[in-house]
Amino acid sequence: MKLKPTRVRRFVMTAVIAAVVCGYAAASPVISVEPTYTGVSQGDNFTMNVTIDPCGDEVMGAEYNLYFNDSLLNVLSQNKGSFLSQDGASTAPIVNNIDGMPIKYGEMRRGTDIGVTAPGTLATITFEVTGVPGASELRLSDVVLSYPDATEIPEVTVRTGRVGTDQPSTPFAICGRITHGDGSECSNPAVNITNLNTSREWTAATTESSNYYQIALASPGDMIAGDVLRFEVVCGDGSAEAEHTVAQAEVDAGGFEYNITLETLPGDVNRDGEITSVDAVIALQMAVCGGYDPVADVNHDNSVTSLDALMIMQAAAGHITFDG
Ligand SMILES: [Ca+2]
Ligand SMILES: [Ca+2]
Repeated sequence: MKLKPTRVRRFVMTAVIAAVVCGYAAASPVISVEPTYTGVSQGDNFTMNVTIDPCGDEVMGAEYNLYFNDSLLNVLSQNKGSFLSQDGASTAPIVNNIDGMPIKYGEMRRGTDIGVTAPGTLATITFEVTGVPGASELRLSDVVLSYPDATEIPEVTVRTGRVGTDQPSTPFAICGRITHGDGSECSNPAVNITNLNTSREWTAATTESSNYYQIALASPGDMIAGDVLRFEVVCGDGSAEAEHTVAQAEVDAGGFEYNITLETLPGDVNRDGEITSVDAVIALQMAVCGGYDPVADVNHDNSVTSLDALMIMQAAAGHITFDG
């Protein structure tokens, strides 16, 4: 597949790595069902925690609804955790209702005008497995986290959990190669993969000397058919994004290969994601000293001349643009 290059520079990767821990919008709080995946059998009882990482915000109160497949699971109890009382402050319940679907929980701090900032467990839920083999999402919705002034904290990242009843967890591999549009290898790429259905993120393994990436995940723990995976690639200072929906055949096969081509911007001779006077200088060196690069041949006459260098200089100044 072809991807448009973006002009996002290396600092974006820093943000991407930070997002593995905290929310997308830099350092927004994260509410998660933990563990991500639990494999259980009919008749089992098991517990899941709803955890919050404030990621720098002060949290005064928290509420959520939780949906699950009630033909597989039954809730036995939902108990307050220590997140909002981690400093010894008392808290007041807003709601704790396990009758019906969804189950609901809410709690707020009282007798203080500061919020909590350390991660912790908001509530612990105990389920019993009543159903036949299957899978259930534990999906948080209607999440409201509030600041000490009682206003809602925006852009909270919500991470769903999953439960598999009598479902074997199988390995799931994703691998591929990252290349530039002209076919040249993009060595040591940074490849970040996000499951948009669960907001879980992973960084693929890469090596300095190769354009290959690979990652080992687990199905159904990390993904199931229908999940949408977002690939974010950074190579040098260039980057690109792509999305892929996991097919049942890929789950059955234990993974898939996914090659990504970063389309090179015409005129971006040093492939750093933008056209600058540096590119014009490199093109001029090719024109004078000999050499050919299709990316530098912006007028497509099969040679790199001083005219190409001039056009790249004009593009760098914003006077002209090149057709993709
Ligand atoms: Ca450039
Ligand atoms: Ca030319």
